[in-house]
Amino acid sequence: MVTEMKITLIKPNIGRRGHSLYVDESRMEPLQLGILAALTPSDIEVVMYDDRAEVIPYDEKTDLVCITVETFTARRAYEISRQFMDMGVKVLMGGMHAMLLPGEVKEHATSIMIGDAEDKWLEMTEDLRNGCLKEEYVCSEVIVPQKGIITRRDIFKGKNYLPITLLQFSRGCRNSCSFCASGAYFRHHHYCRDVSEVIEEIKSQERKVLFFVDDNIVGNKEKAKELFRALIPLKIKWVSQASLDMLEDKELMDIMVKSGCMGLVVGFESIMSESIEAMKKGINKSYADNHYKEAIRMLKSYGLQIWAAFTLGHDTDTLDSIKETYNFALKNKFSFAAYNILMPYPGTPLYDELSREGRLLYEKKWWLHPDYRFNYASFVPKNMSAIELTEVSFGCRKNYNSMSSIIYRAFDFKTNMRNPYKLLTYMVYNPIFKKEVFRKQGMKFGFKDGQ
Ligand code: B12
Ligand code: SF4
Repeated sequence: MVTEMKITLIKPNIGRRGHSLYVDESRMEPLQLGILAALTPSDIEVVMYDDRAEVIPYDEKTDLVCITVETFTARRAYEISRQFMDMGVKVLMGGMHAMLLPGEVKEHATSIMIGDAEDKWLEMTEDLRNGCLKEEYVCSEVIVPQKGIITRRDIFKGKNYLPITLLQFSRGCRNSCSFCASGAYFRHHHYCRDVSEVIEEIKSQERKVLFFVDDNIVGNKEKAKELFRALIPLKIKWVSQASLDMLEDKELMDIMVKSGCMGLVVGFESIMSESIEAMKKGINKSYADNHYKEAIRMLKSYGLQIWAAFTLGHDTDTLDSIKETYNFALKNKFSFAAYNILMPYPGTPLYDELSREGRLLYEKKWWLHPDYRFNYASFVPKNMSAIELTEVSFGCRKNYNSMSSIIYRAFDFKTNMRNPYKLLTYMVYNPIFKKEVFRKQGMKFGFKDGQ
């Protein structure tokens, strides 16, 4: 007799503010869950619940609950798994945090999967069918991600995600920035999908605006060119993340723009050359040496709308240098800017160094500590207090996203006002980010008090 099986996929929220349940209004599709759904044999039913938007139906019958865990959602993920496990439901956990800290995650799950699921997902579903789920699945390196797998997007329907399709061309990055969790997860490797499969995936869905959530879409310049050439006939618009060394290859930049690239997240991190050196972001060094003047001139000449990402709180940073960083971004009228506090993610060289130096706050595991709040500094900086770092970073985010700043930055005829579509993108997304600055700041991790 064949028994029907069901798998429930869950994307946890970060937490909540005050007494209200926080709903992430600008949420995007959880791509990893679409991939897990696609990997699942077709005779197994798959449902997905997104804790950022809906209440999880704990009493709904299921054979296995699968939770994706990032460091900042770990506390909430453990609350959800506890509730299921107390009812006798099996829970499998995977994702970035499960790879970086398997020992901790194991304590909160029936089973864990370490690494990219493509390698072991089928074996796991067979074990589930046969009633012999293992406690741990260790996946080997996935050299070609998503081979033969097109993300299942039907599970995203009706969940009100932003109208932009998330997908990947590549995973990982060869650079070794000391604070980067992706660097630790992928061990400084970069893996590309087959271009033909990426094109097939784009054609399998209807949207014309795409977000390649690659860590670094130009991590392999020749393969990136192959992708961009294949994108040109599709007449799509896309955004992604990329490192500044792309500017050294004019052909790459030309076809990138021709293929519909609207903008990129670029990790400037710091305007100070000595910080760039200390964080081991060698690819930025020559650009930082002349205050990114040449890099910004080139980015603007291509009309790219830049989301400039900064990390604040390096040992070389002072309150004044952070204010200078703020002024630098404003002066250059970046379409968007992220002023992230430097976060010691477990598994990174930064975490190990701060731990050795005894500078980690919140008993080292800030992501589980009941007093920790989203966007708070979790270590003792060198040239300011942790509270000062939290406040100055919040100030940067608040001011950069203020109405006067949004209006001031709009007047860049090379980027934000280059054409009506770019202006529309600018005017739609800036207010969304403005709202998020206040909604997330100081948010508690998890929904429950104490653990
Ligand atoms: C796109 C993205 C975003 C988007 C949101 C995407 C979304 N759907 O909501 C935006 C830009 C909004 C964003 C925001 C943030 N992000 Co982000 N983001 C990413 C990025 C670039 C891609 C994520 C993704 O879709 N990956 C593709 C999927 C397929 O990969 P995957 O999740 O690893 O899944 C594979 C395996 O891990 C495994 N797996 C995953 N889940 C599960 C579950 C089970 C059960 C199993 C068995 C296996 C499994 O199998 C999958 C398939 O192979 C990652 C970098 C990265 N490489 O992942 C950073 C990343 C996840 N983000 C990060 C951070 C820090 C943030 C922010 C906190 C930044 C900030 N300060 O505000 C915010 C918080 C988000 C929030 N919830 O509010 C860090 C997390 C570090 C960590 N240790 O957790 C990352 C890793 C970036 C980095 N370089 O450090 N982010
Ligand atoms: S370049 Fe970006 S993705 Fe690559 S290691 Fe540095 S921070 Fe991480």
